[in-house]
Amino acid sequence: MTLTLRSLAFATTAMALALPAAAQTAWDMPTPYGDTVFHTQNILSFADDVREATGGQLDITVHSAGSLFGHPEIKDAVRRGLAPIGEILLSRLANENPVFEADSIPFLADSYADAQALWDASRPAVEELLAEQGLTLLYAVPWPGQSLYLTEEVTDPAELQGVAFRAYNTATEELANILGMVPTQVEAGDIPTAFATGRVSAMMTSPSTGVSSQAWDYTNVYIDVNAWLPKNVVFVNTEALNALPEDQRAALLEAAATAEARGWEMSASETEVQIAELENNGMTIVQPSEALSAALAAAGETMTAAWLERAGEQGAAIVEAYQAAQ
Ligand code: PCA
Repeated sequence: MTLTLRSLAFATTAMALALPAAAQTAWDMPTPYGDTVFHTQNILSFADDVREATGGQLDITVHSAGSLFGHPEIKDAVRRGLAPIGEILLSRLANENPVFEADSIPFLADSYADAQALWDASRPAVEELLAEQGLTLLYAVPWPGQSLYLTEEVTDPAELQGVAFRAYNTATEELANILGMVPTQVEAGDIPTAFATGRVSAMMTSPSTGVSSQAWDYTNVYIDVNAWLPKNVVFVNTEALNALPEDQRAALLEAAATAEARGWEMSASETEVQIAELENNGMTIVQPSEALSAALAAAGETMTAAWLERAGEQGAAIVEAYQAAQ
């Protein structure tokens, strides 16, 4: 008995010596998109960077593809503290405030330089709106430019009339309506099923999502319209952030800045690669006809005007700052 107690005491002392002083924090991180998507890859690297910088004390487990919370639930889950950190498509918050959907207006910002200028102009407002909900913005990364996926090439925009269109936010719904298409909201992970069951037969998304959802299985033509670069944002529950020891908080913020820069580079450098992948898998890559370009440009102007009206002074200030930076 005495011996056992003594060895137990010894074991306990040895364990205490082996354990670092600070308690470990384990965070679950819900994200909407699959593991092969560059945004998720970037988040996995972000989690690795945080683990490394904190000596394993802040351990983020990524739950991708909506496996912990569905895309529509992620923001509220983090706001309510059910998960401390998460990722969403920023423009999914358009119903809360038009500021969130500035990046989804066709042709307002359709290059990486413009997308960066628009983000610089809108970031303070986005940060403030999230802060009001107890959320701290960590970083944002754009998807590559959004282009059209169709079963057959369309040169006359009238041919789009009545086409069942896969939408992913209110801006894509609005665009479909302006072009006479019939929009249905479908999560990225549900795209193959929505096409296979005939719920939709066209979409506008990045070459990245075209590849991750194997668009060649149900569409044949990619029309390279490259109309806007919508962003994903990563944010954290502010109380959870403030509860971290100072050094862990600093490590998290530094890893976020690194992830933002890395994500923009990943996005830009995979655009051409993923278009080539669509082509290698049998899709025809075409440029839009003049008539289609004109119809899309007109839709962009209509949507810009409607957005400016909805977004009021705050929207005008964002566009002014954006244009001044161009
Ligand atoms: N992929 C996401 C959002 C934008 C994009 O390129 C999607 O299609 O749902």
